[in-house]
Amino acid sequence: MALLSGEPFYSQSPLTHIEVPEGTTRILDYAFWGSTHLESVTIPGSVKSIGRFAFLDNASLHTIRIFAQEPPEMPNDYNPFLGVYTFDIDLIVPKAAADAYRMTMWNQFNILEMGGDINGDGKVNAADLTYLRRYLLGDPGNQQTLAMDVNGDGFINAADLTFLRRALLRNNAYAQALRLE
Ligand SMILES: [Ca+2]
Ligand SMILES: [Ca+2]
Repeated sequence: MALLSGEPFYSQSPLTHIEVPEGTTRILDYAFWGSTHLESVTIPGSVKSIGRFAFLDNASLHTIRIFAQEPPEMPNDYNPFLGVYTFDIDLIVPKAAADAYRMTMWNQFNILEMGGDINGDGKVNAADLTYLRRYLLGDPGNQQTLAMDVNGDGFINAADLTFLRRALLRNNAYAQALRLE
């Protein structure tokens, strides 16, 4: 990973997953150009804009997890996702921000919401963690709910438990995603 103008630059990276560091404010022009192996990318809440042709020809990309409450701006011309089948890509966004994403150019993606309120009481807290843990341990009293897919990847498993635990520990990115701060 090279640095350009203080922001990370991943062009032609051989990695399949990239986690853009918290604090990054802009995905640079051509940032991921030629990263043909890239399958998933995580974008932190600090990102405000996506550069020109940033994801040009990222044909393997299938999941973008984004923690920004405000949908990052995209240029109208110089489509950042040129050559990418965006309707096939899961865009996992904070639950509270999902409608905002649907009203922008991000609506060209398959938008999924991060979950969290597993027992449906309107709050995300330790009770939800307990409920999810029991469900994963096979407790028949704890029924499956959609919100158990805390990280919004389509599966309910230990990764969701980890995600929720980190959010409750006020790990910024995770807590923001579930609107706990
Ligand atoms: Ca709850
Ligand atoms: Ca999940």
